[in-house]
Amino acid sequence: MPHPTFPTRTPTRRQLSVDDYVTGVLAGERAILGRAITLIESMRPADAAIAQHVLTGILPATGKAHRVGITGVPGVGKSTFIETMGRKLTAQGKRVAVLAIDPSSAVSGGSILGDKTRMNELACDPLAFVRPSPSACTLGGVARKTRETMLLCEAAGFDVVLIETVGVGQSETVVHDMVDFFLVLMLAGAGDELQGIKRGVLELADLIAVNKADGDNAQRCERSRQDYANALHVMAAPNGDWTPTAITCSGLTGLGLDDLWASITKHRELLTASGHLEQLRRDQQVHWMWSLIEERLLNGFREHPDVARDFTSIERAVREGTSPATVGAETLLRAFGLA
Ligand SMILES: Nc1nc2c(ncn2[C@@H]2O[C@H](COP(=O)(O)OP(=O)(O)O)[C@@H](O)[C@H]2O)c(=O)[nH]1
Ligand SMILES: [Mg+2]
Repeated sequence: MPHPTFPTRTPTRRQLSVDDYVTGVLAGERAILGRAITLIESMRPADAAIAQHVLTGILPATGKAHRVGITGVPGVGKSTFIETMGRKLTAQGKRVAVLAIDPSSAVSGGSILGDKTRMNELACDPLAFVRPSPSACTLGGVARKTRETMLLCEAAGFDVVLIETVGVGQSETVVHDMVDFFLVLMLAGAGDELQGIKRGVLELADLIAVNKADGDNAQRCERSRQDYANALHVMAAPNGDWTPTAITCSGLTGLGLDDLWASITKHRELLTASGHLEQLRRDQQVHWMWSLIEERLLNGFREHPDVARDFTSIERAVREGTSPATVGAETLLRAFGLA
């Protein structure tokens, strides 16, 4: 017994073929789904080649899930909300996959779900699948892997995919670009709610939910809700089918969550009927193609021997002000072969 304490993690795990992955994922086998996600997250070039084949194999079975993005500052209650909402959905017999992106966790290298005991019940629910996204890569890489993970979950038969992301950097834009519905959780503040938030978030939101509207906080949340509703009225991008609104809820008590899900369902019905959901997803495909190209080009650029040789010194010169950014860019692009 070489590894008595880890009997299920023997190093001689059978290698799976592309067919094994595709068949297993399509059959909804969790162990295979988990391994397929690990394959997709792998940085090894050999794995990337297999992953491409697996993705191509499962692609016809994708597109059926309801894709919902959930964002908000750390501590707003996203994980708690998802746990309660996820349990409500599985109680209705829906199969729910939860993916979590946290670019900030790249710093600590820690897992988002590991630090707190959130989603414990959901993670044990046979109808649910909870998976943190890989943290230690670029945002572009995180987005690509999250998108591909979402597709794998869809192919495995999940009806709802919830994607949790913190409102850090561009991760919310990235998630917005891969979902059908974008939910923004907010906290009630002391009248200064609107100052701290990025205007962009209001433009992305399909719904703003002022969370933690329980106990003494309920009234403050209602006042915040009115502020957000007014702000949305002024700022939100008009959309023929859907007018973003603001509500209050409590992920902890479940208050407002049934209405909130009813809104999400209504949104889907409206956009399906008008054909805009189809259009949105087609646009997202094109957008995705371009982000794949950008990522590959940028990697190719950085790995080009002449660029790799010079970019540290050129970057330093630009940072220290001894060379203008325009000249630095020009020099590196020329080294790459773009005159
Ligand atoms: N009162 C109240 N507390 C909440 C609610 N949701 C989350 N919390 C608490 O807020 C803290 C952060 O919650 P968490 O779900 O980890 O937030 P996240 O960082 O956005 O994922 C925890 O201490 C939760 O117990 C809620 O609806 N009401
Ligand atoms: Mg969380």
